[in-house]
Amino acid sequence: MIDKPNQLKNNYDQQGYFVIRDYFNLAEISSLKEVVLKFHELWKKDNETFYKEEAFNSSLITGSEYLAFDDRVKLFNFISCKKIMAVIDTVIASKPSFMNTQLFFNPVNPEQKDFWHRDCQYDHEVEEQKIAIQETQVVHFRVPLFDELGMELVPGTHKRWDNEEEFNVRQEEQGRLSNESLSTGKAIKLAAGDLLVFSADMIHRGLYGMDRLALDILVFDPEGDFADYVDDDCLPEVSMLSQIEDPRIYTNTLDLKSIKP
Ligand SMILES: O=C(O)CCC(=O)C(=O)O
Repeated sequence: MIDKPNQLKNNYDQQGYFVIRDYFNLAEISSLKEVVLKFHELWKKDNETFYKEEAFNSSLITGSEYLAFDDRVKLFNFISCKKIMAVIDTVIASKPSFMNTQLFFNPVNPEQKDFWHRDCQYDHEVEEQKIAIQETQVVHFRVPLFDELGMELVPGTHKRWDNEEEFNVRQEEQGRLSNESLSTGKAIKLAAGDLLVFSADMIHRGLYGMDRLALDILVFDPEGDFADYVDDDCLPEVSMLSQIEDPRIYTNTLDLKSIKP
């Protein structure tokens, strides 16, 4: 299904990311687009002020708020289709578990600039972030629906701490701003049909511009204690499971949540 899975795994372990170009065909992307755009239009209407003033993403795309049963099943089947499971299984060897989805778009407000961060900085103080990057991390699987400028990543930072420039920019210390350029950053342009896999805790930023609308699928290794981050509503209902061809990533999360006290 995928060429050289060991090489992809090595790239991920060493660099914190890899891209598979032209992984999805036109039919797969247009069918995904149909469901995701339905969500996006309803979400924008329902969150008008937030969308116009500050938003650059939404989440819980698989939830029950904006999509009906059949569209949710369609989306669950895309997320856990053979092509994506082959990549997920390459990166997370044992019981990969579904966490959430996010949809990234361009902010309406032109003053909003793309900013460097590690996802863990929103949950942890600096000393805890140093520990978080040594532990199991959440993996993003980004599926761009249109050609876009893509992401800028700092290779290797899923495992190593920031240098001085990276830290000051990302944390906005010493008068630096999080949208300044980093000399260690690597821009990865993406086209509809590509799949970008990257660690949530590496230093990264989305690059605003073009028609960007990218679906990020977040998956975790159950070795990390992330089950509490999962909103029940973004998981399939029990009656949907029999309609999902390979529901492992969902049942793994459901198992983790039900064994919690
Ligand atoms: O695309 C973006 O705007 C940011 C992406 C990001 O931070 C993420 O996927 O964690």
